[in-house]
Amino acid sequence: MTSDGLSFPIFNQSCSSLLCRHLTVQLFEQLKDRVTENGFTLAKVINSGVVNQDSGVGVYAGDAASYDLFSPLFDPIIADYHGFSKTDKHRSDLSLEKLSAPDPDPDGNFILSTRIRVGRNVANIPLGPALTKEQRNSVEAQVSRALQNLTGKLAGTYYPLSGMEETVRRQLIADHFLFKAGDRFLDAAGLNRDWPEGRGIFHNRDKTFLVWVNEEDQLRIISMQQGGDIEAVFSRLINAVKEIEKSVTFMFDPRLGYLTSCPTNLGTAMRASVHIRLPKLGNDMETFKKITDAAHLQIRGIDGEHSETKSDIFDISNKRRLGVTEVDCVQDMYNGVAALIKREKEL
Ligand code: ADP
Ligand code: DAR
Repeated sequence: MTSDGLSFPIFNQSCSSLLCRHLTVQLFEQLKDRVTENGFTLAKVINSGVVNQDSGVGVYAGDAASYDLFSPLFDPIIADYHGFSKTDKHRSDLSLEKLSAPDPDPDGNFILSTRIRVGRNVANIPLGPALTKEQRNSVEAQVSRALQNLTGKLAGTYYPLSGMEETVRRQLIADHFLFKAGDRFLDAAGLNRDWPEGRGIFHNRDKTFLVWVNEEDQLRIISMQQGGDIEAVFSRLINAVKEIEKSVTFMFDPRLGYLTSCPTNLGTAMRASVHIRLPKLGNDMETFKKITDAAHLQIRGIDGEHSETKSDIFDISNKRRLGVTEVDCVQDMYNGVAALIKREKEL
C-alpha cells in the first residue's frame, strides 16, 4: 500500500494503457513509498490511468522531480511512447530556415487551417497536478502580465475564464480557439482543481497568436491561421516563444527537454496540425492510415483530442515530440500532409 493508502490497482482485461503494460507488482512495491518535495506520490502519478482504464498512457507528473523519483515507471513508458531510451538526449531547434514547407495547398482546395502549439511550464514550481491554488493564481498573474507587455503583431489581451460570458466561452471553443473544460483524464490527474480559477486565454486581435494559461500545462503557446502557409505559422510561433521567454523561464531538462504534466508532450511539447478536407481518402482509411503511419502522423477529430472525426475533415498532426527538434515536428507534418494531398488528387 502506498503512503496515501493505494493498494496495487486492479486493471480490467480490456486495459491497454502504457500504465497497465508497465506497472508490475514489483515496480509498485519499489515506488509505493516515494513522495516528491511537493507531496506527489505514486498514487497521484497513476490515478488518471487507474480511474480511466481506457487511457492510452495513464500517467502524469506533478513536478520535475516526478520524472526522476518515479523514473522506473516513467522511463519505460517514455521509451514505449516516444522510442526514446534512457541514454538519449533531447535537442531543441527552432531555426525557421531549416524548414522546407512551401504551402502544399496554394489553391486552398484541401487545407482549412494550420495550427502549431507548444506546451511550456514555469521553472522552479510544480506542474499542474501538484500546483496549489495560490501557485496557480501566481502563474496566471505572472504569465498574463508578460503577455500583455507584448507588442506589434503579438499584442493582445488576456481574458480570465472566471467571469467570462458563457456565450463568449462557447463561441471561442466552437471557433477552435479555446480549450474545453478539463476532461475526465485531466480531472483524475488533478488538473481541474479549483476550475475555472486561474485559467484563461490571451489572444491578439486577429486570433492568430493565442496562449492558454493553466489548462493541461501552464502555457500552451499557439500560432494558427486559415490555409496552409505552414512556414508563416511556424515563424509566428518561434517569434512568440522567444518573446515570452524574455520574461518567463520555462521548465527544461537536459535529457527530456521541455517538461510537461503528460509524458506524451515531453521534449518539444509541440503539436503541428492542419484541419484538412480529404473526402476520397476519408473513404479509404486503410490507405489513409498507411500514409499517416509512414509519416509519423496522428489523425484526430477536429473538435479537440478524443473528439470523433466528422464529415470529411480531419485533424492531422505530428506524433513525435521527444528526441526530435521543433523543425523535425513541423517537417513531419508537412511531409505527411503533402503525401496525403498527392494521394487525394490521384484518387
Ligand atoms: P492540443 O493538445 O494541440 O491543444 P486538441 O486536439 O485538444 O489539441 O485541440 C485543441 C483545439 O485546437 C481544438 O479546438 C481544435 O479544434 C483546435 N485545433 C487543433 N488543430 C487545429 C487546426 N489545424 N486548425 C484549427 N483548429 C485547430
Ligand atoms: N490521458 C492521456 C492522454 C494522453 C495524451 N493527451 C494529452 N496529454 N492531452 C491518456 O493516457 O490517454
